[in-house]
Amino acid sequence: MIPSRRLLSAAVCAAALALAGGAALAAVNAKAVIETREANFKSMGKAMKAMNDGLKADTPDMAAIAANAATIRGFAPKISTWFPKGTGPEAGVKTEAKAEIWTDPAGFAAAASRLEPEITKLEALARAGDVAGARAQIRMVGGTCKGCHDKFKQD
Ligand code: ASC
Repeated sequence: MIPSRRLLSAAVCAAALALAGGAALAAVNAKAVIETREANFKSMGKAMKAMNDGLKADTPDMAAIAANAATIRGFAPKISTWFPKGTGPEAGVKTEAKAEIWTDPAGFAAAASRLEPEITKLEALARAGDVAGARAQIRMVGGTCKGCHDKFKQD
């Protein structure tokens, strides 16, 4: 049986709606993923600022430094999982993530992985009360932030 023109157009319509629905769903998910990772980076930035400011004091509160380092250490190993395909500049959602994250996934994973060992060292130095050591080590931590941002984050 040859389907009527009306049936055919209804089928085409349904298919188009399903596609549009899929695209809308993908956009919603990309937005949620982007908002979550931005909130995480914001938390890390806040902890970095607290440590940078805190370590300028004559007698830094090393317990507070350690606590902020622990916050960053908790996020660090997860960073490369926050960039699923479809959450880059093509998502149509404002993001500072550069396309290079997805065109150079090995380079991105390597750059992102440099934070964890450095922040772990900073936390240990802070727990040991080593002020001079912590002041030197936070520069190493900041260097890993910058190393990743330079290549993979839009200014
Ligand atoms: C910070 C922070 C960053 C890095 C970066 C290092 O304190 O929030 O993103 O250090 O500025 O250059």
